[in-house]
Amino acid sequence: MTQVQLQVPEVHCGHCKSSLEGAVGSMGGVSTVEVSVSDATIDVAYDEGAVELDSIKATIEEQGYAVFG
Ligand SMILES: [Cu+2]
Repeated sequence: MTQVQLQVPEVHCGHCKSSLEGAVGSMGGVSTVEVSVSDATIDVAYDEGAVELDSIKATIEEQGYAVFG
């Protein structure tokens, strides 16, 4: 299992949090996802053999948020 923290500076409310957690959390290979609105970060635990980090980042961007890190 790989754990990563990414910066999502445009996240600002509970709606952002639930949108991102829902989208990333439903991806195959992702086991846990936690968005911090106060820190504007997303923590993702995923199986590197099942999903690539670039795919996770693409899903975040598809929800309308820039992602860094
Ligand atoms: Cu929001």
